Amino acid sequence: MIDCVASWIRAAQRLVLLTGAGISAESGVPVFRGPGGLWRQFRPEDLATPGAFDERPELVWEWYVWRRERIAAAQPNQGHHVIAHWQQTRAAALLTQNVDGLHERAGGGPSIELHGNLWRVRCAQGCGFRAHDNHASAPRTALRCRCGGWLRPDVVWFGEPLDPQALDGATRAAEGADVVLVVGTSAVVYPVAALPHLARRHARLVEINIDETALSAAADATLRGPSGEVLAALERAL
Ligand code: BJW
Ligand code: ZN
Repeated sequence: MIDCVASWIRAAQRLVLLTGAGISAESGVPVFRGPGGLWRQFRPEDLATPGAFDERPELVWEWYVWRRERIAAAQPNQGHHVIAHWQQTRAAALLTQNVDGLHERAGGGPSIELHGNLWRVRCAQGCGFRAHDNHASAPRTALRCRCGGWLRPDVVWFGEPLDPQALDGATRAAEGADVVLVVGTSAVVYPVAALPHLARRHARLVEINIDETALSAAADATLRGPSGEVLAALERAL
């Protein structure tokens, strides 16, 4: 199967990768669902909704600071590096749901971050302030915007719309693709979960995941295994 998928990648004119939390698992960053997932330990509605932030901004920030510290200590793995290499050498387009910034650290260049980035903050009051913030442990006093409102992580929580430009760009990439590799996502969170189905009519759809997912039945090929290992094996087979 690896050789077959490698031949599709070799022939691809427009290669698209869609990644989820599983791509960062081998870097030691916890996924959301399944064994060891964040949602086994925390309730999404307590931490990843605008209502939760309105009610308990300090608790939500504590969770993000904890995650920032883990991510800051992590390194991109071979999966991130293979994708970065394909961005550079095969003009692959990268769409990611991840907010950890590990793809960027692997050096592939621009990607579409559909759920934002936890290394950016923005004003929760809506004054428009937005900034990069690389400090793993942000001091509490730094969490206020200059307008007096709270600063929040610049990520997309449940019930919030995705950035329309990001979603348009991702939709166009999916519609124009001839090969789409969907890597390390449970494919249950919409609207991103719909993107592979947009590509399915005209593109080869390949899933790389350690487990079966909501997308598996629709995929033309499924490569079961840790994404770092599978992507490295694909690169060797090219
Ligand atoms: C490996 C591996 C290894 C492990 N190698 N693989 C009912 C029906 C349909 C939709 C809805 C509904 N009720 C509500 C909705 C909408 C909702 C939604 O989809 N909910 C579903 C869960 C039911 N969606 C939204 O709310 C979105 N917004 C929206 O719809 O807006 C509409 C709107 C329009 C106009 C005005 C207002 C609103 C927003 C969704 C935001 C998601 N946010 C989060 C948090 C981001 C910030 C943060 O990180 O803190 O995004 S939730 C979380 O899930 C995160 C992820 O990006 C996202 C997807 O998770 P992902 O990446 O797939 O991870 P996992 O853990 O689920 O899966 C990991 C996979 O890796 C597994 O398959 C493993 O097997 C695999 N794996 N190790 C390879 N080594
Ligand atoms: Zn503000």
